[in-house]
Amino acid sequence: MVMVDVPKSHPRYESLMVREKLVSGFRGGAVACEGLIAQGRGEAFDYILGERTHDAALKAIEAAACVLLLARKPVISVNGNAAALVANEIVKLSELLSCPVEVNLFYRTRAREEAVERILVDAGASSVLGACDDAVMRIPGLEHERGKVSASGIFCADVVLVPLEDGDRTEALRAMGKTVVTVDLSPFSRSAQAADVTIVDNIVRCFPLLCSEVRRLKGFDGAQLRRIVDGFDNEKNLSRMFIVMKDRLSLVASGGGLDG
Ligand code: PTJ
Repeated sequence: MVMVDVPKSHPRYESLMVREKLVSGFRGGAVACEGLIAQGRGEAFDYILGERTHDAALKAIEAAACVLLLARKPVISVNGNAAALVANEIVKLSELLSCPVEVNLFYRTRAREEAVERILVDAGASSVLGACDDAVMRIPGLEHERGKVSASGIFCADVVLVPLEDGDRTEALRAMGKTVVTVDLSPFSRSAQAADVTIVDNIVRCFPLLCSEVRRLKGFDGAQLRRIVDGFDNEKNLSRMFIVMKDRLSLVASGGGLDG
C-alpha cells in the first residue's frame, strides 16, 4: 500500500515509489528498521551508477543465471528488503528454477519471519522455507538468530542466491562449500567481495533481468552453461564496476553532466 500520494510528474517518482514499498513493508512488519538505512546506502551507490544496469552487471546476471541453472539444489534466500521490493520476481524465479525460497533474516524475529512469509505466499509462492520453526539448522560460525537455516533449504543447498546480504554470512556460506550469488549496489561491501558472483545493480532492476536471463539460458546444455561460468571472473567484474563509478564521477566532475 502506498502511504503518500506522489505525483507521477515528480522527477524522482520511480525512486520514491521504491521507498514507499519499503516503508510499507516496514509498517507491515517485514522490513527491519535497519533495512530502511540499508536502502539509503544502496541509493547513494545507485546515484553514482546513474541508476542504470551497466554491462558488467549484465555479465554478472548472465553468470548468475548459469550458476543457478547448473545447480543441483539452488535456494533463494529472502530478507525483509527483498520481499518488500521484488516478491513477484522472487516467486517467478523460484518457479523457473523449480527451487525453494527461504526466509533468512539478519534481524530475525518470529513476527518478521511470518510477515516475510506472508508477502511471498501472497505473491504466489506455494511453499516457503525458513519461517515458523523450520530454521532448525545452523550455519557454522555464525552466532545468534542470523545463523539459523532450514534443513531442507539453505543448509543442504549447493548454490544460494542471497540478495542484500551481510558479509559474515556470505563468508560462512562459502566456508560450508556453497556457491554464493549476491546482489549489492555497493561493490565495496564484504558480501560483494566475498561472493562467487556479485551483481552490482539495484535489486528492482536486476531481478526482472535475472528472470529473463534464466528463461533465455534454460535451453542451453550443461557444457554451454559451464563455459559461460568459466569465462566469468568475479574479481575482474567488480573492478569493471569500480571503473564505471570512477568514470561516471570523472565525467560529472569535468562538467559532462549527470546523464552521461
Ligand atoms: O531483513 P533482514 O533482517 O535480513 O535485514 C536486511 C538488511 C538489508 C537490513 C541487512 O542484511 C543489512 O544490514 O544489510 P547491510 O549490511 O546494510 O547490507 C545491505 C547492502 O545492500 C548494502 O551494501 C547496500 O548498498 C545494498 N543495497 C541496499 N539496497 C539495495 C542494495 N543493493 C541492491 N539493491 C537495493 N535496492
